[in-house]
Amino acid sequence: MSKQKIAILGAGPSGLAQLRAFEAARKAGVQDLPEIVCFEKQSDIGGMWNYTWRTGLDKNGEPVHGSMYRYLWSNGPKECLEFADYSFDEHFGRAIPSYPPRAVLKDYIMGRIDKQAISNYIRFECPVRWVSHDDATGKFTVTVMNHKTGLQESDEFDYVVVATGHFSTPNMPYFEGVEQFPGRVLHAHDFRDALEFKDKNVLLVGASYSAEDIGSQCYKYGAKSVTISYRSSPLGFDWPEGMEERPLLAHFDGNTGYFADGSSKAFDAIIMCTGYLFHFPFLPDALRLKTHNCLYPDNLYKGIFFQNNPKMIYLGMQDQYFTFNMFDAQAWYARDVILGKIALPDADERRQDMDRWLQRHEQLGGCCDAIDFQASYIRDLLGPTDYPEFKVEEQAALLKEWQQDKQAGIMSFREKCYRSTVTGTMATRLPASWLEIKDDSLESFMSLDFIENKSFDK
Ligand code: FAD
Ligand code: NA7
Repeated sequence: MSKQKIAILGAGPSGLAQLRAFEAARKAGVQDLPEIVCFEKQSDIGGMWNYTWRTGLDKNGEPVHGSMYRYLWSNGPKECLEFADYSFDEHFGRAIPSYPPRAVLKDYIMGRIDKQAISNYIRFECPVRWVSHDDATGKFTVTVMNHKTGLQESDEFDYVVVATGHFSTPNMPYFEGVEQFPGRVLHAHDFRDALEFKDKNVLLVGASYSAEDIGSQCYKYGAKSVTISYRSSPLGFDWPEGMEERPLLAHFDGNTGYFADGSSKAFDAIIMCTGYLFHFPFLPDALRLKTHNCLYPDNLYKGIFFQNNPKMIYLGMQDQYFTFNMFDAQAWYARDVILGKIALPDADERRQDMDRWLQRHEQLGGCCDAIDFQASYIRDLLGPTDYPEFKVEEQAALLKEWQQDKQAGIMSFREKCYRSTVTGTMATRLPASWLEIKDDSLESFMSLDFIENKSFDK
């Protein structure tokens, strides 16, 4: 019998988790592993964590994937995304603070994947153009554009793992009069450097993570004022002077924005922090996940296997409290299904299981409920696999503390420290406040004199 073949689409944290899961099996002596090819649009691993100065199109004319910006720091405690099989201690050899900047987390993600595995499996600058499925043979055909050769290539696979992320294609609403606005109008996806907005009056539309963080960045780097306009409910933090929230924008007249409460204000720039679309231009209807950003997208059994065709696997498609270790839990589960260690139930049973989760999802109250929901989702995945234990419920408790810390101080929560549930190591403290530390490079961060935090016992 010929070897099974698997295509992994994307080499961000989710795609890398899938590669790592198979590598772990290989190192554990599992024989007859499938052949794996990972197709990545960018020229390096790391997905969203790979900062790019580019906006619009990349050097190959492909849509730029990156939505991250300069000075971005982790927006949640690193202790809640720690890999259970590769700790922060193992990577950095010392304790570090709980909220590292982007470059530090990227270094951690990349450190887990050995260089040999990267060259063995990943084909860079190969955006996936199309995936089709032949019901007669049961095989998928994946077509990619290989920008290194300038040629399109197609190959057949038994499984396709979609790990292309869902925070890359802007959801860009229209507001009357915006076409006459005299300043910059951009989406969070194209935001790169808060210094551009120094001394400016900035309007952010949207009231979730992007608005909260880009607003804080603009304040930190000297914007004159930051106004956040919400559709459903305000973020509700105790904002510093110069930052405020207003209800939904109604329309513009010149550079003046008018809001639902009748108030108005003049602005120099507008940043739409209005979220992202699930966009899979390489998938036909029959294989395409259709959802919005939520904790339990429908039609994914275990949040992974597409109901129409469970050999179509999706990783990381949920809204995320947990990130890297949740992707691992999914990848280990998917690996064991592919290896035949876990049997998938029939379509009816899968439907019933999804319906049970969806029912619970519908009843979620506030964010504590949502955190517990995602924790039990991960717990459910961990049971049957050999992914190392990582105390999901303790991490959920840390995520709830994180929520409270943000309420207590939206500009200072990143100065808090947590204990790793993987190694027991207490995070060190930053030597200065987050607002004071302006250089976010790996070198600068790692040369800071972190303060030991033995007495600070959470
Ligand atoms: P991605 O990281 O998006 O990776 C997807 C990969 O697929 C990319 O490499 C992309 O190039 C590739 N790809 C896309 N289309 C194709 C194609 N057609 N063909 C081939 N390859 C393709 N998470 C946290 O834990 N902490 C944070 O502080 C945090 N901050 C964030 C800030 C921002 C601004 C954003 C947008 C996200 C943030 N996240 C954060 C969430 C972040 O998305 C996840 O941490 C993680 O990157 C998701 O991993 P992924 O592999 O699923 O997707
Ligand atoms: P999210 O979390 O999906 O939030 C999108 C926000 O945009 C949310 O507050 C929406 O309001 C708002 N939105 C969407 N459409 C509109 C319109 N038409 N008008 C006004 N407001 C709108 O996306 P984020 O970019 O904040 O975060 C995504 C990831 O990036 C996250 O994981 C972070 O770590 C970084 P709603 O509340 O639905 O009324």
